[in-house]
Amino acid sequence: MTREIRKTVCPHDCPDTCSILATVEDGRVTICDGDPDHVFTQGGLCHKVHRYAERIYSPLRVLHPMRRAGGKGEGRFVRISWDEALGEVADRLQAIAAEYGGESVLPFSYGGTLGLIQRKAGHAFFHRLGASRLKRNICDTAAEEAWLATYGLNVGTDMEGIEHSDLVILWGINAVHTNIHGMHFVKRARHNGARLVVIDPYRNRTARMADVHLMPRPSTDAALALGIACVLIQEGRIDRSYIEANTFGFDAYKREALQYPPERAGEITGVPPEAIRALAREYGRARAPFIRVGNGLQRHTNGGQAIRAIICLPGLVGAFARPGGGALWETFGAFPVNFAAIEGEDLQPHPTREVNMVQLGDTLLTLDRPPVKALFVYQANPAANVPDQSKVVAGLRREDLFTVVHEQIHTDTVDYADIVLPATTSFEHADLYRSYGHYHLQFAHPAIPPLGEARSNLQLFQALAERMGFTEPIFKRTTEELVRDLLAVDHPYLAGITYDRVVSGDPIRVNFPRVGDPFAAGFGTPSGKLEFVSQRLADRGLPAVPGYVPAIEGHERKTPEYPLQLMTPPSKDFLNTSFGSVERMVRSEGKPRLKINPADAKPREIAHDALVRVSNRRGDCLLYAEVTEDVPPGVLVAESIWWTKHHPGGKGINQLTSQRLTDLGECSTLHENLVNVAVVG
Ligand SMILES: Nc1nc2c(c(=O)[nH]1)N[C@H]1C(S)=C(S)[C@@H](COP(=O)(O)OP(=O)(O)OC[C@H]3O[C@@H](n4cnc5c(=O)[nH]c(N)nc54)[C@H](O)[C@@H]3O)O[C@H]1N2
Ligand SMILES: Nc1nc2c(c(=O)[nH]1)N[C@H]1C(S)=C(S)[C@@H](COP(=O)(O)OP(=O)(O)OC[C@H]3O[C@@H](n4cnc5c(=O)[nH]c(N)nc54)[C@H](O)[C@@H]3O)O[C@H]1N2
Ligand code: SF4
Ligand SMILES: [Mo]
Repeated sequence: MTREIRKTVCPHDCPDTCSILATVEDGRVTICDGDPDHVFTQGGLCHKVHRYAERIYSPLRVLHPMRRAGGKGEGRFVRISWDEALGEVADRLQAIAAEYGGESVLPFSYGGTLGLIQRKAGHAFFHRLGASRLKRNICDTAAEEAWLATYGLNVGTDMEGIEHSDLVILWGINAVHTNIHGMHFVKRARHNGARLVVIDPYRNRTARMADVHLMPRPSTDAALALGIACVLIQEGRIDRSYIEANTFGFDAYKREALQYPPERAGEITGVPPEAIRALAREYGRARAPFIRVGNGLQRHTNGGQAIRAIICLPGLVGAFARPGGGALWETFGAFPVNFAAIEGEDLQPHPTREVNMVQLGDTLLTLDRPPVKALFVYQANPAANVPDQSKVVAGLRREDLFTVVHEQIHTDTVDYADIVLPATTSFEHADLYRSYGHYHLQFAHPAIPPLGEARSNLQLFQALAERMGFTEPIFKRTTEELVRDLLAVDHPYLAGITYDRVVSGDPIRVNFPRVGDPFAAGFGTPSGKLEFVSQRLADRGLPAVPGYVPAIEGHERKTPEYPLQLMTPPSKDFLNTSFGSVERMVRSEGKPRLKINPADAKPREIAHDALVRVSNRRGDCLLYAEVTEDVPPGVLVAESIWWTKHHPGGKGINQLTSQRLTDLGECSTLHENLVNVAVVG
């Protein structure tokens, strides 16, 4: 028996980007451990990935190409060869593009792997075809626009340095589920005496650990942040010299904030005014307050400005200038790799139209001139993950839509494919990974050969390009050449990070301060300062100063028909839908659950574990009730994302979510849903 340890990287859409030591016995992965030499991974993995072999060798793995044999959605297929599959896909795409124009083809991909090469592998192909371009906006683009408008660079305080902070605020992030390794640093800070504040509408696992848990109503965080700012300003707990030297537009922001004294902020948010005042004082007194902003709170129609309001707070007290203090949302701005070199945008015949992935439902059902006639899905599971699911499914059922799905696993989306193509897992291909929660990048060599006939995204699109007669050199680049292209940039963060270094497979830190001001060289905004007032936003007709406006499906808009606010944040044992194929994870989660307060359950005669139907104008979904005080009255939580076929009734949680977009960044609004609920039967 051979037994080797191979170093690889977790490919999943998780800020931790762990370095993995995989045990490979006789060519098979057996167990995965965390790399003790990676300062963020610290020798541990989450329990999803610790036994990743269950996912790699899942009975639901797609191992060879297949053609649809039953009706759309039935999931019945017959095996075909790669040669037949590539021939058929190339012929159909060519015929559809010839008849309706290239834009009738829509690529649909998201975060199955965050590896830079595989993630971008289809871009050049679809550009060359003149396909519609996908706006990959489902996750975090509201926060991105807010962060860029305020700070100008997608970087923030390094969590590795927050042991120096004396006040840690986790705002709209269930880090115990979604940033497990980040919590090590939170614990270290607490060990050094820091207090932990969690701001979240429900008592999630992270909130249970907090010294203070504030529970704003969903979609009201801007009012809370402005209430805190109001107290800081009124009580003079601000750093005037920092404001003078490093910020822009204080007076206008002050005018806005003063409209939200704690009484008013309390009325909007449901947080007691004394609690707002107390947090403001604690924040103003702290030596180095740190705010970790999550992705949850942006997913509201007013979410972009809510993030803006929150991330102005460090500007008031000069938190970035104090070691361990400041704020963090994502870190990807610290990896300014040369995507342009590998995306082949110049291959487009003309600038093609863009389609927002959040609006896939309407796109498939109503977009015209040309209609979408071919959908090419890879590393994404839209049948389960995309809002307004009844429309998405109706679109996927269209007999005249040619759907290709390149997948590792037989997902809900695979059921709707005309052609299914087998994809490698990250253990079977090479890639370069950058984190969005820390400041390391890492290259992974394949740990095992591909299973069955699986091919990587890069192999697939290169083979298809050849079939279609695309002869440009970009379609022949090797992984090594592509990585070299990515790293060929002249930027201080990446100075000295060469192909020869990354190919070692060891984690490499970019040149970014671990402790100390991430914006020491200035903010990336037009003024070079932290912008309370953003002229850039104003130029686009958007509010220049962050304010509060009620959300479209916020608590102010409740009706007797739809009196409850539903949020659908991630569960502990799934990663989006990527672990729905793993028995152990499904068992550990139990059932698709709806958390409901006794005050809402009682009048509806909902008992614990009852099967309930949650519904609104968009659709309905069956779940099992969990009657609990962890959610306040008026708020429901369904931790997600279960496969639709694992819900009783076969409809998923995204039946209830909408295609509406955020105020900034055209992101999804997955946590803003007015609904009602009733016992089934
Ligand atoms: N275990 C696990 N880990 C994951 C994922 C997973 O599915 N499972 N998904 C990964 C992905 S793709 C992402 S983007 C991240 C997301 O992870 P997070 O950044 O944690 O963001 P969300 O999960 O959307 O929501 C986090 C919290 O925001 C809260 N929230 C929602 N609306 C509001 C609001 O209006 N105000 C406030 N204050 N809080 C609000 C929710 O109640 C929830 O507790 O996690 C990644 N990690
Ligand atoms: N209601 C609700 N909906 C949500 C969310 C929520 O919180 N609530 N979260 C949203 C968020 S934040 C996100 S990021 C999206 C995530 O949406 P997706 O990016 O669709 O996430 P996954 O469910 O992980 O699906 C990824 C798929 O890619 C496949 N895959 C992995 N690697 C590869 C590869 O190398 N090649 C190919 N071809 N396939 C691969 C996996 O097997 C998996 O089925 O979902 C969103 N949807
Ligand atoms: S899912 Fe996140 S925590 Fe788990 S191994 Fe991957 S990067 Fe680490
Ligand atoms: Mo995400």
